[in-house]
Amino acid sequence: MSILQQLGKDWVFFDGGTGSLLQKAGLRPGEAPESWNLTHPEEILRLHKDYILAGSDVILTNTFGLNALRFPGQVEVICRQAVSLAQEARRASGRHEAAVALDLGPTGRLLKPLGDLDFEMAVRLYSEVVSAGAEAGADAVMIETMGDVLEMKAAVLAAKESCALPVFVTMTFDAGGKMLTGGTPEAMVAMLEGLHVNAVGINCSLGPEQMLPLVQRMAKVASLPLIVKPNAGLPRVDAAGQTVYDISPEQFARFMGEIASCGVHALGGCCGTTPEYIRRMIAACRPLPFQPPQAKRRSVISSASRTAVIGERPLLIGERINPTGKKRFKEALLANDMDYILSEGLAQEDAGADILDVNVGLPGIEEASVLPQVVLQLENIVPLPLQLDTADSKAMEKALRLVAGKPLVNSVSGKQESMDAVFPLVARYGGVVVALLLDENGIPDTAAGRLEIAGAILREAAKYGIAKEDLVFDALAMAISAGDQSAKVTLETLRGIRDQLHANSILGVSNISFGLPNRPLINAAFLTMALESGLSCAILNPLNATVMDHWHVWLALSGRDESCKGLLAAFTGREASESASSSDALSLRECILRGLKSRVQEKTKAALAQPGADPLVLIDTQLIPALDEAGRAFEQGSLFLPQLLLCAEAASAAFEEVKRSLPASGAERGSIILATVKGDIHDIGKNIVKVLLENYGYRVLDLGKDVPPEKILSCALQENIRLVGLSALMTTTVSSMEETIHLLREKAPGVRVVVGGAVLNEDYARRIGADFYAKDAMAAVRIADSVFSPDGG
Ligand code: B1M
Repeated sequence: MSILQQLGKDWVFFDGGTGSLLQKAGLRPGEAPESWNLTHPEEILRLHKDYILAGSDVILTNTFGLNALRFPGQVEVICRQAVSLAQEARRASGRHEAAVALDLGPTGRLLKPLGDLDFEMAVRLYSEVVSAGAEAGADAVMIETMGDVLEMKAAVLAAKESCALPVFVTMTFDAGGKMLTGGTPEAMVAMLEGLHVNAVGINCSLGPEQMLPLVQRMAKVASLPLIVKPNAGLPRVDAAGQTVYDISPEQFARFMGEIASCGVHALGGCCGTTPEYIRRMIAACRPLPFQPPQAKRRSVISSASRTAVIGERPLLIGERINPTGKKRFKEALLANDMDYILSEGLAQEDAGADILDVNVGLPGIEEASVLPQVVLQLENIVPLPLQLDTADSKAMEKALRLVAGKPLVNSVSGKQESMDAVFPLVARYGGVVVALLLDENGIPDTAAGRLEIAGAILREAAKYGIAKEDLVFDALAMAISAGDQSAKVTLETLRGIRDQLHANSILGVSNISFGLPNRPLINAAFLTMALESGLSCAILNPLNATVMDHWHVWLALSGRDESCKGLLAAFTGREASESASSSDALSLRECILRGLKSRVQEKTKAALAQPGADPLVLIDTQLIPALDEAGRAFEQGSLFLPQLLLCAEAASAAFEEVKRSLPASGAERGSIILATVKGDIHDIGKNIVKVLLENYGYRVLDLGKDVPPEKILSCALQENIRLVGLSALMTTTVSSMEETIHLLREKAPGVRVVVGGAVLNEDYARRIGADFYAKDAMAAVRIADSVFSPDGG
């Protein structure tokens, strides 16, 4: 049995860290480790050999950061050399059974809509490396240190589409169990198992001790083998300014023993670990009893940050992102009014939806381009798993590729043509598919007929490796106005799905009342009957009070609502949720917090148009508090980078409106440079300072954000500048500010420097050598006034 076949059957050990070892061997700061495959092959060879001799069964090629963005035109040659060095090390060490895994890390760029890298472009970047690595003879692909769910998915698709090698994926979480863009261990396992990778796990960022609870969470839900590769503890900077890690090889081995005993199948190390750590880890863990992975057989769907397990309790699917019968939604779709669509998502979340249906089918709309766009935007703002609802298989495939989770796929039917189109997509990308109980002969009018179709669908799905857990049967609710037995047949079918097939069911509840008066009441009564007949997922309007009342009451009466908490929260929170049901009812602050950019623009305009409105008061009382709140939530881990970015964009849109509302000043009173310092991309505060300075008659040379000291100096010299304004928002970038001030002092001694940013204060500003500290934009104006006053400040 090869090492890779052994994975999940017996212990497999990976290698450890690379970066710190190469630094010791002379890798300079800023130098790319991957270039050493060509320039220092003997060092790379030695590193691999040391790990194999320490007992590693799998060694990773030195290709972590290799891609065409960083190494244009060189990917193939570096990759070939990297694989060949690992193979040579294996030969030389005599451990012929050891495997060489092609290592893939993050691209270094954020994917759209957070960043500028297109999803399919990311797939192409990874594919190039995978093709070269597979051709060179790698035995597996290892995707690791993934912090962004979408980027990870791009890498997995690339690996699966460019080679037939086993694919392993390990992700990086913070101590609270969140990836950089909000992914959680449970949600990631759901998505990756849907994508049929061969093993999942965690690496980097944390030491084994901090990783343990996250490993336990993953082990609880994963059916695949688990790989765990922690750092050598947590990093700190030593007296010599070097990053060091805080646990010894002995401590590492002890903690890894604990990790090994909680359902893990492969172990290795990440940053700070060395062959010695790996040697001791293997000695401690190999003798431990091995528990093979257990199939969990869960019917689960996910977004990046949440999972919804079908069958554990009834789930509510919000139906409002669907143009059918909704004039306002149709208009929004045709006008590409994304904020309206997003606010429908938020309102349904507030009202208690577990899943959001997303349907954008409308004449005049090209679903294949609009559905993926809506999915991308929606999942940035609403944390719920999605139901992709389209009959267009091209649109379905595009959305399935980039949805950041394992979605509900709506739908397949018993028609052969439908199964031929949909099952291959579900098999490739993962998902729980909604199976409509109809076929070429239409909808049977008996429950037995519908259940027969369910059986046929199950058999066909099995041919694609799609298990019963990944199907949810739609018993089909037909209008009782057109057939007086139709509700009865649907309810019988639901019971059959539960009692005979032991499977999960779904229903578009509202169809039942079509053509009748008082639809909400009919829907609500039918919902109660359907739930009683075993309905697992109800597609309905969560903003309808009558329907929701019945939903909550049924949950409470059926013993699914501990101490009636849900019922009480729903009934007493009704007012709040009704007022939140429309983005028009949200305050400016709330719209910023939810990242609703065009609503923010409208509300800012309206606020500024009020008699006596003061733009500066608006900044201080609405915009800055909203950003502060976002910052706090970010720090506490309840808001993630994608949402923080959306808040920032929404706030910037408000500041643009404020800027437009301020009267321009005529005379020019002096030129000032403004810049956010190197390493810092926060520019909202700096932009406010700019608006105000311009408003007070100064010419501002805005050098932007992440500006190197040299650029600021050369502009100051060229433009003969008297005042430079620097902004920094992070503790880590105050040193860049200090560096810039020193350079200006040295090379442009006549220049005065004012600094600002939430991380500074008067005392700190003085310590880093600034002339002035401005606590806000108005203070910056007063300082400029003093510097440019006839007596020169
Ligand atoms: Co981030 N961020 N962020 N962020 N972000 C902070 C600063 C943070 C405090 C949040 C937190 O964790 N609580 C934290 C820093 C922690 C620290 O250093 N101790 C943080 C972090 C960690 C990060 C990242 C590292 C997150 C990550 O990737 N893991 C990353 C950093 C990237 C980088 O810079 N290399 C990051 C990214 C981002 C976004 C891109 C998402 C976005 C910035 C978008 C943009 O600016 N275009 C963002 C945002 C929005 C924030 C918070 C929430 C808000 C900042 C802001 O705009 N405030 C912030 C938390 C917070 O401050 N509450 C946070 C409103 C603005 C008007 O205030 O800039 O202070 P401020 O400006 C004021 C005054 O300070 C003064 O006047 C302005 C008006 O009154 N002022 C000057 C500012 N500059 C001046 C210059 C002057 C005079 C006055 O003279 C020249």
